[in-house]
Amino acid sequence: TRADMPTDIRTHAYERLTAARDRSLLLTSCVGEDDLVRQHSVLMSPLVWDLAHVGSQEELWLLRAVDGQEPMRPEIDSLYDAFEHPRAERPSLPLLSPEEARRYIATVRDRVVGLLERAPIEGSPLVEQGFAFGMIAQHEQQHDETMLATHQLRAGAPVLSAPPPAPSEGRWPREVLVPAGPFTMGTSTEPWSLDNERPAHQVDVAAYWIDTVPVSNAAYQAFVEAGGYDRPELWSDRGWAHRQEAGLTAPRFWRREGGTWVRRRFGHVEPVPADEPVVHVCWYEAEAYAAWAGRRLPTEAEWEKAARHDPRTGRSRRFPWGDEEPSAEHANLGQRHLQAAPVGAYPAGASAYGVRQLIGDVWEWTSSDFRGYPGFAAFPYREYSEVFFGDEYKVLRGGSFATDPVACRGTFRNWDYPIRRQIFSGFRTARDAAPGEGA
Ligand code: AVJ
Ligand code: FE
Repeated sequence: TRADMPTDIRTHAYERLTAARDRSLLLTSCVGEDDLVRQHSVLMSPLVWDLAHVGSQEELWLLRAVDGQEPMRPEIDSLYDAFEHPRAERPSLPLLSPEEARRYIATVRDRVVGLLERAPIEGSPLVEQGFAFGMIAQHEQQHDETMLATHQLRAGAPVLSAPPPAPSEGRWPREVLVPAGPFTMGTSTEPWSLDNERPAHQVDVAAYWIDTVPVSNAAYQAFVEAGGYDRPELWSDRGWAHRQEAGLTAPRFWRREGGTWVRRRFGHVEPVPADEPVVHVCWYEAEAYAAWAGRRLPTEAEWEKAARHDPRTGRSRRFPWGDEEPSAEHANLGQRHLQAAPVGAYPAGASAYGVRQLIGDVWEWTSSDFRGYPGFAAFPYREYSEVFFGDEYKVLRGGSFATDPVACRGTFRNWDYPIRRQIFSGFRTARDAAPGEGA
């Protein structure tokens, strides 16, 4: 047994699967049939597609792969294969109706609960420590975050509500110095880590400074008002071409109203909160902001070292605060709140270096392309990660307020195209240390 996995793997898996399902049902019961089958943006699936897709993946990996059962409805398999049908074409497929989708996923789940009692939890990598069950709970929660992003794109009156998150606390330095030296990146021991987080490997990192907190709306607004969107010298060639073509002038969901910036958030229109981390910016916007600030985005290794490395022990932690699972004191995760907390919140979640809010609030763009670590092996399917490796996708780290703890840890890697901003994406900045600093 391992300290970082509860002794009762089956109970833990059952609870994580149940929490994911509760959220999927919540996100699909608060709107009418019409809003479930409609496409709210060409970037997104109809909500009813996500709903049936999570059940389809659950059937595929748990009932078929782990248990060897026959397909329940072979005729629907291809409808819910993300690679066969890009998001834009999903609304025109003969999808299951909302009611059929609910019935299908409930039937799959009933069988999975039965399987959970008797399935092996050791003997092969797929079942070791309940991996397949954990992978499926994470998969459903990833789609729940995607469904929340679909809700954000939906026009019309608000249907979701949540209390505001924790306030900021105390004071913090603008940036912290992370001295030069190696650290352990990735993991070979985290039981439910996905293939792209593996294996653990040493990375030598030069000394750098990194922001203590994510970039705030106030800071980002200063960039907008300094004409940042009209100064090509701040943007990379590709970034500028995209800014021109897409007509970017501010973060997604912001607009000027009577001399102030307001934003739309899940159907509410409100003044842009100055202290909250900026969200719904693309990688190119983050890059331009950093150039304007005389800084740069952190590399993925710099982000992870700031988050996980403990200079006293020389080891990497599971989370910035240590090895314990996230609580409400550590981070804004799990859709408990429908917005990021102000910068400087959650001091109990700070890393060994004192960096705050690395986990939760907003996904953070890094400068790195999405690639496999040295020794990467695709598992259990190439289409989870490997087919996305290369220079087309940028890595995001740390999770957002919409990310469930089961799909978030210090090693977790997300990725997207550098033009995307419908995701809950923000960033923090970094800079090289001067010669002699932290050497
Ligand atoms: C890891 C968030 C990029 O949503 O495209 C869901 C997760 N993979 N189903 C995505 C995923 C397959 C993936 N991201
Ligand atoms: Fe999926």
